[in-house]
Amino acid sequence: AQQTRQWGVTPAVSTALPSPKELAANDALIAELKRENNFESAEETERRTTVLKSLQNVTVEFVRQVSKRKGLPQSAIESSGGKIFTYGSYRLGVYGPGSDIDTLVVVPRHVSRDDFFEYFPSLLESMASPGAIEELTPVPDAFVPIIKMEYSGISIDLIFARLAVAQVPTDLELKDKSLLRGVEERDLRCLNGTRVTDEILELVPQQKTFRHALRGIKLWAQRRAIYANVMGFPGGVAWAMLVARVCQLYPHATGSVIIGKFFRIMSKWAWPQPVLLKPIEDGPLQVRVWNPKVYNGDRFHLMPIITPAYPSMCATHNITMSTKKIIIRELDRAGDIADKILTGQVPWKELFGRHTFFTQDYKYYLSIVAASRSKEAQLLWSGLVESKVRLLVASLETVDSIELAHPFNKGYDRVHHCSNEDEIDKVLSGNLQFQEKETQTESTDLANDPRHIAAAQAGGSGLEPSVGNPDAERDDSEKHVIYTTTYYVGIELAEHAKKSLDISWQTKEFKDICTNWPQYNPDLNSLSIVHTRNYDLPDDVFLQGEKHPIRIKKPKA
Ligand code: 3AT
Ligand code: MN
Ligand code: MN
Repeated sequence: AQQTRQWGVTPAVSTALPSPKELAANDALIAELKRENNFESAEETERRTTVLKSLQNVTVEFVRQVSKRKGLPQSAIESSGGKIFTYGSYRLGVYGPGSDIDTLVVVPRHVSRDDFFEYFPSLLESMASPGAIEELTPVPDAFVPIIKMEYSGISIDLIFARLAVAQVPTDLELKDKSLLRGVEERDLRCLNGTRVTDEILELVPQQKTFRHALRGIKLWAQRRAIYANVMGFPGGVAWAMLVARVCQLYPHATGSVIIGKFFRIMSKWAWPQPVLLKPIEDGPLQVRVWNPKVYNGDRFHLMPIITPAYPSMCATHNITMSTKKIIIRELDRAGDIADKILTGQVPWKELFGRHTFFTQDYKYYLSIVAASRSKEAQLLWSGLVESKVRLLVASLETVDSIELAHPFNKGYDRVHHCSNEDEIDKVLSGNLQFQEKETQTESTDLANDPRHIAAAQAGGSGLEPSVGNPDAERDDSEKHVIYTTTYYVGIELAEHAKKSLDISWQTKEFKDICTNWPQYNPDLNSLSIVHTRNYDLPDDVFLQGEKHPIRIKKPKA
């Protein structure tokens, strides 16, 4: 029966077993991933297991205490249960040394979200070894409410969901969609991550193969800067589903073969035909399920990749014409390299080479500088601006003289010390001469910070921006500390483009969208869009040893 099982919505392309050559290529792939520090040590993984065991114990104790407080009979107190689940890269088995553990606490109906935020943190701190919990930050008002922390040095994203059941036993699974009945919308959102990752794992023929291939694809996508949901590229879940689909088409293949097929299959895919891992299911809730026949908005998805768990959604609704073009270009490029790897002409290392976004891809860039006068305000403001960059990109795409608008997948955080308003103005227009010395510019992936999800999707408050700046009084000669985050968009002009590019309408529209944010405070936040030539890009966007573009002076005629 195993031989004839169909994985996914079509028959397999090939059920061939891997050849000795393909197995050798797979060993070489894993060796290269190890050299790239993609796997963590057994010791570190053991630490994760210990932390998760502890979180499970705390969860049961937490449910017990709340049950008691609510006056439940002793038998009910003991049987209420409570269980943790994981999602994200840890659940998929593709985590590395820096990965967090995305953890979901599931409780029965008599335990509320308020109980979770009120009692869980202190209980956790009292049950963990002294000092093991650090940087605990509850963000209860986020779109996905969350407690972030470091537990024994491991980052934890802890979210919460309450089910409409009396007991959550340790053998409970979240697969059954009838469990979603009577569950609040916020809880549904929190359950979704685990339900999706669990289904993906169930829908691939061999999990080990899937993991090796996904590690390779994720590393490639990160190195090529095409990994970031907010910016209009696929995020972790979308890349996982694409790899899973290729695994279904080659059920017996090894990781190297999956990667070898991946690029061509996805570049030649009949987009906007969706990538599905199984037929889209109906369910018991009054919620929207992806369906371009019913919902007009779903018809505009350029590269739909649909989550398998009910209620199915499109994981790639942020992709624009430009980012689609960039993704396809990268798939084609990688396909050529993969062909050479699998015929023994070049090593795997070649596939994981870094992008050339700043070093050679464009002559013209837009620098979108979001700035605030306090760190807390900047965290929210930069997240809001980041979530709107793809709208600017989409609007630039419609400009006749622009061939392509390419958003870089991460923003650059910088800190500046200014002594007067004049210097501040310079900073706001992209000048780096007042940047804090001896600190490194941090390139951040704010996409994954729930505080930004809060700001972006709900327009509500994740963290309250503090008024005024505590750092400001530190030193008289440096009265103002300014925090900036800069997002870069590479611009390729059309051949017929005129010398000067007029995008004043598009940039004004973008600024209006951002400053219409309910929490926007002109005394605290600012936004400017600066035209930057390639030879004027700041040093900190380049890695050591990378060549900076230089100004080529035209000889006088
Ligand atoms: P790491 O190994 O942790 O870097 P990951 O895939 O686990 O990779 P995250 O921990 O950032 O990445 O995210 C885990 C999941 O959390 C993925 C997605 O289901 C959810 N998630 C993260 N960011 C967002 C977002 N901006 N919007 C919606 N869901 C998100
Ligand atoms: Mn994670
Ligand atoms: Mn996370």
